[in-house]
Amino acid sequence: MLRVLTRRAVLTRSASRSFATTTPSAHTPLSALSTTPEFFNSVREGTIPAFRLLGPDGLLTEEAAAREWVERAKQVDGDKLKRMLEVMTMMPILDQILYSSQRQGRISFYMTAYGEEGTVVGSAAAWENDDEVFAQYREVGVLLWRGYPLSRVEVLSDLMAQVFSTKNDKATKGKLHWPPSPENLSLKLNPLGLVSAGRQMPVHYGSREHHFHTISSPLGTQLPQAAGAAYALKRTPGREKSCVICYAGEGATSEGDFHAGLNMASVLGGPLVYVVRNNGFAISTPTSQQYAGDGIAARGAGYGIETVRVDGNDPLAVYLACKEARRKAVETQKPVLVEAMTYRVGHHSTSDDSSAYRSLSAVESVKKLDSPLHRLRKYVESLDTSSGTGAPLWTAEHDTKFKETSKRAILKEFSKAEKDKKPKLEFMFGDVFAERPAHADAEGNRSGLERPQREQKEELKRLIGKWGETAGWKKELEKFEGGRAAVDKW
Ligand SMILES: Cc1ncc(C[n+]2csc(CCOP(=O)(O)OP(=O)(O)O)c2C)c(N)n1
Ligand SMILES: [Mg+2]
Repeated sequence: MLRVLTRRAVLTRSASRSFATTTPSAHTPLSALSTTPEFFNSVREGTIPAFRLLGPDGLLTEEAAAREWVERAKQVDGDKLKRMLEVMTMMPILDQILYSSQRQGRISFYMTAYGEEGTVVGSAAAWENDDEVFAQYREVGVLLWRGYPLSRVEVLSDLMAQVFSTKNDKATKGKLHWPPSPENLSLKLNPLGLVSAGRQMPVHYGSREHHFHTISSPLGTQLPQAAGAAYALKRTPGREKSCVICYAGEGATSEGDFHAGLNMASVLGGPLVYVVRNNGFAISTPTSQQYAGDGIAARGAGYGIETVRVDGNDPLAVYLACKEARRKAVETQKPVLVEAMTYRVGHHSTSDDSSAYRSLSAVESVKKLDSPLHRLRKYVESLDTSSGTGAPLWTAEHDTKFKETSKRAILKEFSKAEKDKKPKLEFMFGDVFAERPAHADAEGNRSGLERPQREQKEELKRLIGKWGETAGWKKELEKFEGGRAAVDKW
């Protein structure tokens, strides 16, 4: 028998549920009612604007509507802008040295951040030094920013130890087994934190000291991890003013982890800024094949997340937008999403040749017409020093000198790391499981390794026994601490 519910009955039923209703609706308590089916699509509604203050010529916009933000821009400390410019100037120098060293076979792999200096450094400058950063891989500028000034060589030497996989890659200072015992984790044994022990591909940086969580290769894993970290911060006394920062490329936002992360973050809350670098490509996939909606910003709103789109090649706008995003995230203990529109000027990595899928002339014209470095440099050149002498904050001579000093500092650390030994080959086989599986011991395994690792170790020993004296192998084995002799003792 059909039972017809009167509106009154429906209301009574819905009111008996415990959630709050904004309108007297029967089925969708949080929604207004409509008598026509209203389809909508953000693509049809028009694009979400990108916040920009500095044009490609480095001049501040004169639009009257921008007055409040132009005023805020003028309040930004000149020394901070100079420091941003220095780090941005340093990035392509570092990239050029490491990129060409990979081409010469001196390191195994590399990824540059050409063209994205404004997005990376503009945002880095907006965070506090103890904000927890979960990066994707193109954000080395955050570490350079945190290692500032240039005279502090620790960051450069850490970066080089990582790309060359040397024994100085921080984790080698810890003990082999994970999870570390409290004694292993103690600051005495391991002052810089356990990271990758020379066992990761170049560019997978991590630094406990700089609150920079180790990069991982599988795309998107950092997005839900950041949501969890933000939830943890929210519940950690003493960290009320800290924030989690999570970077991702627009390609990574097609991973399920992006959606899981954003939904978790919006529901659970916690201070978190997601920064999506929309650089036009995910390796060879252009954005036109990556998504059909209005970029990534459109999705933030879908998850109920405060969102802003910014011109990622305007370092000043990125800085101000990120600062505001961070303020909101900490104040409301909720996530905020920033989509930075930029362009990947370099190849995806040393494993990629982008001329196969995009025209080099398009890249050249972006380089010429829309350089974030040029924009900020022109702007900083137009400012006076705070000392009031009327001297410009940055000049052509300054620029040349800074570039020379940076190159020298980078090359010095590069040469040192290239000569440093890599960790003992044996280190390759430990620390594989977070918790040792029961079967490892049950097998009567006396080597301290689980079976697959033990077998791999035995196989390596066999191969080294067979080929170790050939020229190529011999030279390679000398790079590891203890060399061939250490392997013979296994
Ligand atoms: C789960 C997963 N799938 C595929 C890859 C291979 N991969 C590495 S980087 C990349 C493109 C990522 O593009 P985007 O997120 O836009 O970052 P960008 O390189 O442009 O900075 C792909 C497909 C991977 N590392 N992990
Ligand atoms: Mg991309």
